[in-house]
Amino acid sequence: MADKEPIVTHVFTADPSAHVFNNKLYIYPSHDRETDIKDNDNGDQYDMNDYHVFSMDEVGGPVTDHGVVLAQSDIPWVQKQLWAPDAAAKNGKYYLFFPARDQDGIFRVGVAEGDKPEGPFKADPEPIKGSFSIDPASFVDEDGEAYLYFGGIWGGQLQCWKTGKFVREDYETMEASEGNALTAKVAKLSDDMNSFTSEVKDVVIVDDAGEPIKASDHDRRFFEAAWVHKYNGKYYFSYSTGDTHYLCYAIGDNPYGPFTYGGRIFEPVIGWTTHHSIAEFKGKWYLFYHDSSLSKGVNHLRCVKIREIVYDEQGRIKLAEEQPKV
Ligand code: FUB
Repeated sequence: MADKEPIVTHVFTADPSAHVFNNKLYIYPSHDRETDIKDNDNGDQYDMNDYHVFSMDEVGGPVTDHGVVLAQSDIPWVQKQLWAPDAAAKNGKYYLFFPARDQDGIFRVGVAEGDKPEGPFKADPEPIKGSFSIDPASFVDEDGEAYLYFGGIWGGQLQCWKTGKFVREDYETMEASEGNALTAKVAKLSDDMNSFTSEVKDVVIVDDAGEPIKASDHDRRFFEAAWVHKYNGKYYFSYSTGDTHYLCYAIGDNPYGPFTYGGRIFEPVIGWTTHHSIAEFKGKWYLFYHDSSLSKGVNHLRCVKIREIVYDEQGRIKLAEEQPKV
């Protein structure tokens, strides 16, 4: 299978969240930047401080860089590390959701509002109340209800929230090796998209027998990079397995799950992280992902790429040029 070219080469981009607004494809990625910080499990080397938005009329066509749409210096609560964002549209407004460390070094999720999909966006002065950890992914259902999924372990601190309160010392455990895996989180969003209107719930992934995926099952357990899309009336929850570097998916009947493990979408890429989104554009479905090929393997200098995906008769996902992997 031939490797794909990066869609942007003049800046480093990662964690692409793709959406179609007004018949145009928009990508909301992290904006990676060079740093001397050595790689560690805390992810300190991912020291990003602003966001760009990119758009295109066709997959494979010219890509427009809309420039800086939100900068760390304009977000009062943020100390550092603007990580993987996502965007949503509701009631004629556009919303950028983003994780960052607050002044106490705790990851929270913020929201910024704009009048156009390409921004600029103005951030709320405080993070979303009740939010924590990283990698927000918004999903607006056909009935107009909106949800925010989030969470990521190790550097994303999800292991510190097992009790519902932040326990800094639990960072050191990284993740338990026994029992059920840590789960991503989901909460319903308010109509103005800037607060939670439900409690934060667990996104449980189960195996074919209906048993929650175990913490020791590193090939299938959730690590980070949640994404939800709907296909043929089913809800697809997809995610990264982190240290085993797979992109996997699970299928459910409603936005809260449980989601039954469905298989792998993507094998490990060049670079440690793997993070994606899935969207339909002009009648075809695509996987948006990143690797570190543009920087020749530097983990924190990544580039966004696109591949077409298809579904088989059972609704299983595969790359357009491959067989499904279970
Ligand atoms: O880009 C920083 C972090 O790396 C993201 O939040 C994770 O999903 C991983 O891609």
